[in-house]
Amino acid sequence: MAQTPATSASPVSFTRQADVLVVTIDNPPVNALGVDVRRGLAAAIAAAEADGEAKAVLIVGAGRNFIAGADIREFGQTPQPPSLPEVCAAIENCSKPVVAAIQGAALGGGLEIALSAHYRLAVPSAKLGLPEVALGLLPGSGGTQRAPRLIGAKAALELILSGRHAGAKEALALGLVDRLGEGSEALPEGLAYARELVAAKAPVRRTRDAQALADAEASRAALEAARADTAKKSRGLFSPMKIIEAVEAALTKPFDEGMALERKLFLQCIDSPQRAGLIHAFFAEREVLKAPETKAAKPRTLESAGIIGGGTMGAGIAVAMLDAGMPVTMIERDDVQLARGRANVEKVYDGLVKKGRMTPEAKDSVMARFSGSTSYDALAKADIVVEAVFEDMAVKKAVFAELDRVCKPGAVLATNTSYLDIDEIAASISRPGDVVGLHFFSPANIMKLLEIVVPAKVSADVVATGFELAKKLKKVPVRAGVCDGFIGNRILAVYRQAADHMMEDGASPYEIDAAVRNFGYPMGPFQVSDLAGGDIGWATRKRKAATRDPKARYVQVADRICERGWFGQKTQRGYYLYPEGARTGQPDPEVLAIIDAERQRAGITPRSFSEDEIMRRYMAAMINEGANVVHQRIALRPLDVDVTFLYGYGFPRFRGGPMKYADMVGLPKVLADIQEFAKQDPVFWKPSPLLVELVERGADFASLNQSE
Ligand code: 3H9
Repeated sequence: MAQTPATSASPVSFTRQADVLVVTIDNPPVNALGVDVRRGLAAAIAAAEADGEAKAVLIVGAGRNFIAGADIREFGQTPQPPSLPEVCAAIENCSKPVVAAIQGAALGGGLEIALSAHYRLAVPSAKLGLPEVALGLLPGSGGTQRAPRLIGAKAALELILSGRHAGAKEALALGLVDRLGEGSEALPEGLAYARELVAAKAPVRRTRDAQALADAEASRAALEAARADTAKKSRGLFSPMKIIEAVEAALTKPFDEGMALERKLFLQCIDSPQRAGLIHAFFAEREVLKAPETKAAKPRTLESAGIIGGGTMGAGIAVAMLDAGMPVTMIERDDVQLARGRANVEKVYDGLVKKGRMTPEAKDSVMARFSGSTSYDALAKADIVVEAVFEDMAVKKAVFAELDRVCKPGAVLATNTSYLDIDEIAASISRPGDVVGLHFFSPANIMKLLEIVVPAKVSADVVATGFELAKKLKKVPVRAGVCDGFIGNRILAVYRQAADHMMEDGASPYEIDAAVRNFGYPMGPFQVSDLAGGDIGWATRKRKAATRDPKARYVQVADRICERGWFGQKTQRGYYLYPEGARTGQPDPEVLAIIDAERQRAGITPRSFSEDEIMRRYMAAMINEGANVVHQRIALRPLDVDVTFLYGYGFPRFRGGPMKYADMVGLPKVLADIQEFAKQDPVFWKPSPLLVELVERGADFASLNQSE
């Protein structure tokens, strides 16, 4: 029988091979279950029922994946029939055995399709999961009802609440699949399995009737444990508790009632702003990879690396590269510093060995790829060199002069500077086209963000190599232009000032931190300052003192605190007190007295701030500077600002990032706030021209998010 598409342009086709009707979903890139796939699947099941020769049905995905889930782009639009739960019901109700043969991703709705089939086989590449929680959702096509019935409440809750993927072997052990295929292709393995089932006259076996919840006591205990754990961990998140409610229905209600409740809760999740924020984050972190240079050029070779400087940053970058399997050569100015740099690297691996997360042998094999030298000549063969020395232009230029002298033609020469002018560094050597900024965040082996800072003369393939390095190091790259602070630190400097202004005007640092935490951040700005060390910000303020606008407001509280030698956690005192090295600080009455004295000196009568006002000011400052950064092309699009803040600054993912948040609040409202605040301080609060323009046009930041 010829390949029959379900309709003329359907991504689902079916063909009968002897007595098995093979249904193939071919909807690149990941076989998402858009409306055409749903229609095609429904038509294929109807065809299977009508085909007297077909004794079984096999569902497979074309390409690398089975099905990656519902088509996320459809959420928020008018739903088109048939719904996914209807398609799943049609599969489960089919009168002939249905087999799902899985390769690659069977995620979300993809796994729910497989759970609706009567038999499941996975080949080694399979990864199965219900990751809806990461999108602010719950499995909405029977996943909360079928998975517990199939694998028990405990395993199902763990899978759904974590959103993690299980490999083929684990899926078999859990009971998610019935069989492992030995070959790599799902089609022949699935076909052989389906034929075997036909030969054995295997019955239709519906997951809705599976009995893994039979031990009611154990199921209830698992549910209560998950409820307690979720209450503790998922602060502020909407969908995890809804997941528990839905799974509870699997324990207590007949299948159809459970399905109805799942649907109701799923639609509540769909309507929540968290769904919009999390799905924006999902697409934004993929869009940032699409910079003009990654489209225009191929990356250069990236096999070996050099690092200049073995301090916290240099060592962290070295670890990130070693973890990615690269050989790393570290350069320091003398043997003592080199030994310190090596020790900084080794310390990270010793920590892992101590925690049992790495064997001593594995550590030795990683460290065998690490070498050190006090001579730049050791970098002659390196494909990429990252400089992480002291933040001083003269020092950096001296390093680059050495790199210019020793590095091979075509080597990428990167600086990890946080704020120095990379154009000036590039212009100081004979090969400016090879110079790029790679701004890592501390600790560099852990933090995901990597700003790829693009100076004027850099070659496109060098920028593309920066993105390739990020991929190798499993980091999230964001393209940034050259300016003081690039995207992240430039915006941080502004909203940090807004926090200082509020502190001087009457809000305590503790109130501000609490408001920011309640918004969803793990920490408030004053806690972050104590963690990072107050001396770092102090040095920057001193550096900028000469160029500061004399008309601009300058809050001196931080300087008063630093003058006392209170640099935060490392000195057991900063904005908070940390008795005996405690990590959680306690409010300090002496800090409040310092703030009071500063208010008096500045002639300010303190007033109270509501949590709402604190966040409106904090976010307005962040959004306004974000708009400036986009307007000046430092960030390509608003989404690049969002990803920077999600991965480098602890911005709550469920809010999507500052620019997405601004769209959700409404740009006219944000602008009105800024105009209101400007009445008291017109120097600090200047509406960004881009924000004004978007409000005038009735547009939002999302309208600027198309890929370049
Ligand atoms: C759900 O199923 C709800 C149901 O329970 C209930 C419904 C009623 N839709 O990641 P990649 C795009 S919720 C639309 O770079 P990889 C992606 O944007 C869903 N598009 O590839 C990218 O586009 P572009 C639950 C999607 O190989 C391209 O595909 N499922 C979807 O590194 C390639 O993606 C999930 O949450 C989608 N579902 O990783 C799984 N998925 O090329 C989400 C991907 O234009 N997906 N795209 O940038 C993933 O985790 C990964 O994409 C996957 C492949 C592991 C599958």
